Amino acid sequence: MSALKLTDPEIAEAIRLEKEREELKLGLIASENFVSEAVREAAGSVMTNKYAEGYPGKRYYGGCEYVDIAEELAISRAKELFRVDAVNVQPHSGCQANMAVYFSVLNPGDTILAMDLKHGGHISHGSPVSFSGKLYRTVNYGVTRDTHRIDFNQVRDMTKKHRPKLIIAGASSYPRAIDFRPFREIADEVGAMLMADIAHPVGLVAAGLHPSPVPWAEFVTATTHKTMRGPRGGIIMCKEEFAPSINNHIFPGMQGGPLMHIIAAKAVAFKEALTPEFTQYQKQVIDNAQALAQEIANHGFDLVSGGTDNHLILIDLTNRKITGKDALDALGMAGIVLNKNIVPFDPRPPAITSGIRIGTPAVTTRGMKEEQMKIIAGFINQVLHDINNIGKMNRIKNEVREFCQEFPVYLERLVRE
Ligand code: DSN
Repeated sequence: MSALKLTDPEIAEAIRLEKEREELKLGLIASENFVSEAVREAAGSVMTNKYAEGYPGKRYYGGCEYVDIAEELAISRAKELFRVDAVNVQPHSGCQANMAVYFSVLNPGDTILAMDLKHGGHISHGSPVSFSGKLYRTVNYGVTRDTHRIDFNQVRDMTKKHRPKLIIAGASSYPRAIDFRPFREIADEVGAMLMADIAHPVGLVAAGLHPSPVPWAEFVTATTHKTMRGPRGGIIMCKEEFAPSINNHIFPGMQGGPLMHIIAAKAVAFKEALTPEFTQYQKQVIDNAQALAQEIANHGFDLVSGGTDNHLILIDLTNRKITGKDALDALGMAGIVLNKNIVPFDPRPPAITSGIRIGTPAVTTRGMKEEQMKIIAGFINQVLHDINNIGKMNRIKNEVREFCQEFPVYLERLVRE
């Protein structure tokens, strides 16, 4: 019997059930993925025991010689991967990575220009419910009504009108590639700094399949658990001149002891990302997203911006009777897991929404390809055409379960354990 089952059977059972859920349901949440066994091994390692406040070679505690190896490897691999001068691998999350950048360049009351949450932006980019909106004055840009692409005329107009100290390029539900160069040019017109938050497309950027903001932005923040397929956490990349300030704002500014087991797992994920297999995986993520978008459109659904360049798709239900919430609930009953999402110019409130967001990173990790995207689009179409038919949902749920078993995440491991 495992130590966990013996010590805490309730938690052991919750973990077993979660594993089963991941295995037998179709995970289409755009920000989730399945890490490799190597990443999980590092994340579950003895490095969780170690206090290591400070940075490699400059710690406040003794005994850091081995965790230093892990952090140095994480830093050097990330630098190689993103071709960037300096990296801080300690942020516990994407929000904390963003917070450290704000703390290093802004004073309370300063102005940020960021993408509107309602058009695909992120809560930590100045939303009134986040620390960022409470500390700083936020003004927004959005997407155009006809193309759903970033409205660079609005970015320029808002920049000239409000003279922000920091412009943020980045989103959490934007299905198109972001060109960072025009943001740089606009920022330079008023002497603003530029932060690119690539939490979502970071794996695509690492693989060279999405424009990199590194040449254009003073700061680049990212998460390591979405398309990057590493452990849950954040990183900050910047030019060398900003590194001391960023480092000081992470520790001692806002975090204490770094999560050394997670930093070790980040190092493993970066090593994996330097392989040709990772590039191939990211290419398949995009191919799958485009195939799925096309199939969903063939079933007659509207898509925000008409399709996708990256790993995510937004189905726009504005012109339909069903809401994002209805769709989420019905698909959930059929074993298909995703999130409801506001769409640009959404007439419905955030708790209801007119959209659902779909991502392909996790199903691609399971080994699914274009052929399976057709089947997934078929499931989604059947559910959304008949959301009150419980019998049908149960039938589809069984089909989804069988479909998932053809692409195991853990089954072989479960047999061994
Ligand atoms: N929760 C993340 C997402 O799903 O995009 C962003 O923080």
